[in-house]
Amino acid sequence: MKQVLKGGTVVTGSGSFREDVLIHGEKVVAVGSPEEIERLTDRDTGVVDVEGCLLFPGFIDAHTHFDLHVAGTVTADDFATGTKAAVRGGTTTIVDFGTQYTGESLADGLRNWHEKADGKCSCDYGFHMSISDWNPSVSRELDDMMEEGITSFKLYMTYDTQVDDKTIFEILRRLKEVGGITGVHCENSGMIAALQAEAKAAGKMGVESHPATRPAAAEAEAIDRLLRLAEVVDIPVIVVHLTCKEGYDVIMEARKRGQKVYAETCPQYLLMDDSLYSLPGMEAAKYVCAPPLRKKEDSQCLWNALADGTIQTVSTDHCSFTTEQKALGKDDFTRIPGGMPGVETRGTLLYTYGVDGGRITQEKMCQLLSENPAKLYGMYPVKGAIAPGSDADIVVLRPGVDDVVTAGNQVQNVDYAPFEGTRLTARIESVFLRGSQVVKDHQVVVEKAGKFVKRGKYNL
Ligand code: DUC
Ligand code: ZN
Repeated sequence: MKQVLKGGTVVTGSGSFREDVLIHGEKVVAVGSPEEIERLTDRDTGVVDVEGCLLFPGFIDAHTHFDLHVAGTVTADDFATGTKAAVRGGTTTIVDFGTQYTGESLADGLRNWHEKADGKCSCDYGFHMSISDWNPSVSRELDDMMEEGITSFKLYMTYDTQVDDKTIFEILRRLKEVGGITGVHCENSGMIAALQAEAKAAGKMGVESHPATRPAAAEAEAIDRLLRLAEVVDIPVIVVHLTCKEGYDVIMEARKRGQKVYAETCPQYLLMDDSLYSLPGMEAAKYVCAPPLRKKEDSQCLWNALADGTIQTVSTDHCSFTTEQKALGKDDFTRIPGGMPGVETRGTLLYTYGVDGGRITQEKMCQLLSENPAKLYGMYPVKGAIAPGSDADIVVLRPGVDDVVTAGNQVQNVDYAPFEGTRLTARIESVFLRGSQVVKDHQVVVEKAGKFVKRGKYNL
């Protein structure tokens, strides 16, 4: 069946155009003036009025953790609730972190993640694989992963999934051979462990010890070490959830040396700061994530970097826990499950505080949320574009509204909203997932229509 999205403005990374979009089945077949599109339609073509709205290519969130076992519990959102929240917020593709647990092969980890996700997703989905148990047989599996469409990986420099420098080096060497890329969680685990032990010995068991024991220097040092390893191997890497100016400066230094480094940040690092850790009781625990929230100056640095293109993507690091789960750490800050929800509000927050706030253009927003992640994670131009031949993944965003974030009006499976009370000037009115209208009037009307995306090699 053919349908036309009529009367909207199509946003691309290089310009915005008052054009209509013709969809046939799952694909965009034409984008053009009303007259051009009219000529391609017939009396059976459906018409969707999107007058006054911006049409973005479906947003991609390349950093989610659904159905993940962490800190003795499991994330509040699984693939069913997480992807429903995602699509309501305009995200038509997520890339989640499949995880190899100790003793497992990558194939085991991948099978496990397919079992968690398949048949449950309301948006399209792919997986990175987190590598935590490296050995010659896992090394050989990287070829199979690439074949399976798992072309990006994740390494942790902290947590119990961490890998040491020699392992990082060996993995980078192999990724260079197979054409894969890795995102890395950069924090110096030794420094954090020592600071945590000191805080505990001093009886400082409250949430305020969380940021104090994970300083920006721990992040910057780990980024520097990673980039030196990548320099010798001569391979691009991705610094995920960059939070601070110190880390940013390290990335810029590496680029000056001629290295290719990609960087991602998240709305919480742009819009929140570490004063939230002084909130009373377990209220502060809602904002515990790693790396932690930083200073206002750090957020300013990140906004500038989005505007000038030195940070390429904004993802969420959606890793949600209820307030009851957060209370697991009421007597010991190291036991607070780290992470917060974000997948439902990323697009409207970035529009309100980025585009409407005068910090980035809507074209830049399109690059950060759609084009760049599609290219970096091997999905472009099937995803990340509204162009003939691309998947008809389209976000219909209405600007100029007066809305507010509230937990009572969210579908993610959490009893609080980190951005509770935050004003929004945009609403995700409709979402098309491969041509099917899955969100109407800001409500999810079709669930579980998501498919696994077999991704190609990075190309940004
Ligand atoms: N940081 C978090 O806060 N939670 C999950 C993983 C991560 O990197
Ligand atoms: Zn993460």
